[in-house]
Amino acid sequence: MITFMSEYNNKTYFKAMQHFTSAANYLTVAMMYLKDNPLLQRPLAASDIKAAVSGHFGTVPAQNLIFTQVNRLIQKYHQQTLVLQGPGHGGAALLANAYLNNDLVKIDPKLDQSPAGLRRLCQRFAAPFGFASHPGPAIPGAIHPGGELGYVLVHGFGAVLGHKKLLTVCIVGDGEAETGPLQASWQLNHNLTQKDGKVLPVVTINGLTMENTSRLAQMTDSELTAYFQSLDYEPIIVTSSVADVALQKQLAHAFDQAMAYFDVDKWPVILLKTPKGLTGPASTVGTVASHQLPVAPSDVHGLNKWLTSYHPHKLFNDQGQPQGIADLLPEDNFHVTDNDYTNRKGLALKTRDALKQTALAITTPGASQASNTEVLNTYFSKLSQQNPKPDQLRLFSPDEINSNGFENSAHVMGNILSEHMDEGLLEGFLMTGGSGAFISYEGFLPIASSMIAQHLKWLTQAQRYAWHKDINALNLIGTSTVWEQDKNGYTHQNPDLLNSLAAKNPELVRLYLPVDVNTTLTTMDLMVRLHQKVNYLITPKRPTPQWFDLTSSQTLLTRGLSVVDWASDATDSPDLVLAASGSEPFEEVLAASQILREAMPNITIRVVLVVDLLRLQHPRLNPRGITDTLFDSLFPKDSPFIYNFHGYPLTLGGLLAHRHHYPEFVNGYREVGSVTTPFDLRVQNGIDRFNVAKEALLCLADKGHGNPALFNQMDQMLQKHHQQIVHQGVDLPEITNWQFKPLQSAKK
Ligand SMILES: Cc1ncc(C[n+]2csc(CCOP(=O)(O)OP(=O)(O)O)c2C)c(N)n1
Repeated sequence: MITFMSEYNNKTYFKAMQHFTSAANYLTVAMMYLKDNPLLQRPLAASDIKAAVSGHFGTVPAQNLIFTQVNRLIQKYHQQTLVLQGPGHGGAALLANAYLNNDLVKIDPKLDQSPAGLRRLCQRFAAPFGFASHPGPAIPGAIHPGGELGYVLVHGFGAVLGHKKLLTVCIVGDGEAETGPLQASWQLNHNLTQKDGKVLPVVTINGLTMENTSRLAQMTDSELTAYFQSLDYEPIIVTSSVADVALQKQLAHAFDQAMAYFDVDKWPVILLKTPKGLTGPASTVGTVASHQLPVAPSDVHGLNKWLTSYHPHKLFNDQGQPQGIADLLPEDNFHVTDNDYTNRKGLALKTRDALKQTALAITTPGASQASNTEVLNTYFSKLSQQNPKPDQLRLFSPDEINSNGFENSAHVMGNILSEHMDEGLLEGFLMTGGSGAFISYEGFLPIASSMIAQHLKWLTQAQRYAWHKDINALNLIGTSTVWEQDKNGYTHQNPDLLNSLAAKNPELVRLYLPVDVNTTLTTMDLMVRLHQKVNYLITPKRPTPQWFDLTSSQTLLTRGLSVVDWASDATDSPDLVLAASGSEPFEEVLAASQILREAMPNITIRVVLVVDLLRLQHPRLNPRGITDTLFDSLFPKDSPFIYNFHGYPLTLGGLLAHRHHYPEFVNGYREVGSVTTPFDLRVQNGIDRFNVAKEALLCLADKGHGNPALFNQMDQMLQKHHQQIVHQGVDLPEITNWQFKPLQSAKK
């Protein structure tokens, strides 16, 4: 048993730590190269080496040092700890430590500490359907995916929000430290409160990135100190060019110092300066040759020399059990690969009555106006009253909370002007059980698009493992939408996230385009209850007409898309179908239908509203997609149809693959923009009522219902509109004051 504080004089103890690190390093090399004979129980042969060798060694030795030290920290401070690995591809280090903790058997009984278990581990590393070479959901204890560099620290900060007892140790690569998101993450130390846990960044300054010298490695110790102090961190520098007992002792001291800084409310950062690929073949240490495979797989002799340099027979007995490390392993439930915070299930939010209490009473569709986001804010306030604990519900927004119609309160983090940070904090928060949303201008959400794509990859992989528990959905709210950016102008108009998410795994993505308060609330009430999803809700913040009562909103959301009774003629084969997704496109479709109806009372029109966009997909591509039968009954083959869409027409067109019937016209944002009036933005992109009516007339003319006079009238209205905005700078009063007249008699 180890008695801490006296341990600085205990050489045997630090020798054991060094032994532990060696065992982890040995396992890493074995995993990368070997398919058999992992304990070198007979002379290494070419046939023991994998046909396809892969992995990244360079980053691993420093990471294994850190894992060894974290075990000590956990034991000494009885500290629940997660390790997040940023640099390069350190998956082997986490796997090696999971093996040493004997936690792999908990996910696969065959991955036990035996020659067969170790052989299996080696065979499954960096192999098809096996463990990736970077951390991911397949490895117990991982909450941060390696791969795309830059997000480790923000995930580490997000994970401790509301978890006072948790420490995240975030391993930051000196190359990774050059990325924008990582640079932005340093500032997060100013955003945590007494209710949150601790974050300890450990920067591995091994000098090299993949091909170059890192910027941090070019700085002197005093420059490094000044740099990190300017960020409000207390830097603790540990330097060594050899992996020895003295380095273990130095590092142990550094971790103790870090914990002491936390005690006085300061933020420590450990800067670990060791050569890349330390303990690899001498000629490769500290060179880019160590980044992936320091020894060629064909070099059996060289590999044997390297493997035996770790003295595997002292590290493992013949049964594959690690030797001499038992005292260094934290107690059960405190392992970095199995503790209170690993593999957490998303906490269920209490949502009782919040929807009912917030919904608006609607009697006549379109008769009243309200801001969807302002009422959504009230809904979130009710949720936060029912879920007041700091680990339950959080909203993140980049300095736009008020601008987007929300209000600051305890559950809102709205002062970090970085979309990367907001998305990353939410992701980290979800990984330790939380729930919430990231609210942003629609046009700037695509900044975080790649992070969202990585999160989807995590979810896709996680669902392959039955042992993985479900986390709460990553909820995105896009507002100040493309159609509201008439005053900020062209730079703020970008519906690209809708486009990129429409291309992702449809089983994990939901794209929602509610059109008023009640459809927005109903959608949000569903989103906060979903797991293992990325939900994207787009809704305007400006007051807009209110269409649906609560009951019809719920029916609409359940179906995902529906004929709008109060705007449609009761017939199975209308002369024209006008479909819409999105608040403004829907309003324009309704206005167009009214123009057509008033001028041509004998024409039958159907209006279809799609709020759950991916339901349009064919079931061959998306199990939630509506059947061909339903699609064909909503959009009959003999009825021409026009689709007015919130985003790019290309996005909508792609969703209709394999359908029998394609719209005659698809309107949407066509990248035509400027500072203008709200209605003119619609006109410029062709989603306005006059252009839609013209398209409808072209369709109807093909069916023998031509009306050239109305067509000309639409052109005149477009001209009148143009003159008005040029001379007055505001929209025509008949546009601003327009109100829909619902059909009284329609029954479907
Ligand atoms: C965003 C991103 N850009 C580029 C890469 C390609 N890449 C993989 S590892 C690496 C070097 C990483 O250097 P560092 O963070 O110092 O890690 P280490 O030296 O420990 O491998 C690069 C550029 C990547 N994975 N992610």
